[in-house]
Amino acid sequence: MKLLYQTHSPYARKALVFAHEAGLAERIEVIHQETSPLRRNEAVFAANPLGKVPVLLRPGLPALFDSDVICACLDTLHDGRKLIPTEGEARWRALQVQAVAQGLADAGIAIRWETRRRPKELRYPALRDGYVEKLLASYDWLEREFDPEATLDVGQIALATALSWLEFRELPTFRPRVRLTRWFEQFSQRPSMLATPLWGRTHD
Ligand SMILES: N[C@@H](CCC(=O)N[C@@H](CS)C(=O)NCC(=O)O)C(=O)O
Repeated sequence: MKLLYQTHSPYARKALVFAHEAGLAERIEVIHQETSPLRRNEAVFAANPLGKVPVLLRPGLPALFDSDVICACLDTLHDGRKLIPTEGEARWRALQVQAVAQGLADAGIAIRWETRRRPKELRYPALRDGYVEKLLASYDWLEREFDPEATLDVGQIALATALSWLEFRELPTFRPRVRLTRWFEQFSQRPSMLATPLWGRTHD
């Protein structure tokens, strides 16, 4: 399999960390791609009409895109404990945390558009502030609701990769939340995280 990847994408890193945790990393060739809505990448568009990474290319099968879908597929390809719980409250908890993590990354990207990526004269500070509010409210929700003792699942993988990216991009910090920060620091030491460092800049 091939993974269309980006070394500075929280979503791509999520898929790759998931592959490491599922014991599948050896079966995946990682191919870096730069993407931006301002800079069409033909190789990515050929596999994903949204022009985004990550994309999983499977031999003889249709390409899969969106990190949620890729993780769900990868979870069917290994014999270990499922990282997306199949039933009970554990399933909803993992998927809920994954959804919040996706929202964190989405909000972070939106803030970057309003602070750096859009030309100055087109920026809209009220929109930036609205997305900052979503980030801070989500951090508070995680500090209250997230269970740092739970066994490894897709929610944790999505959360760690989103938080690491928010920090990498110097977006408003989660660090005053003590429980969340302690969990994040521990999770960041996992071999799957150490094997997938964030680096590089966005090319618009
Ligand atoms: N919901 C998607 C989001 C993917 C995404 O936004 N990827 C960014 C890289 S961080 C991208 O390729 N953006 C290019 C664009 O928006 O055109 C996922 O979870 O995979």
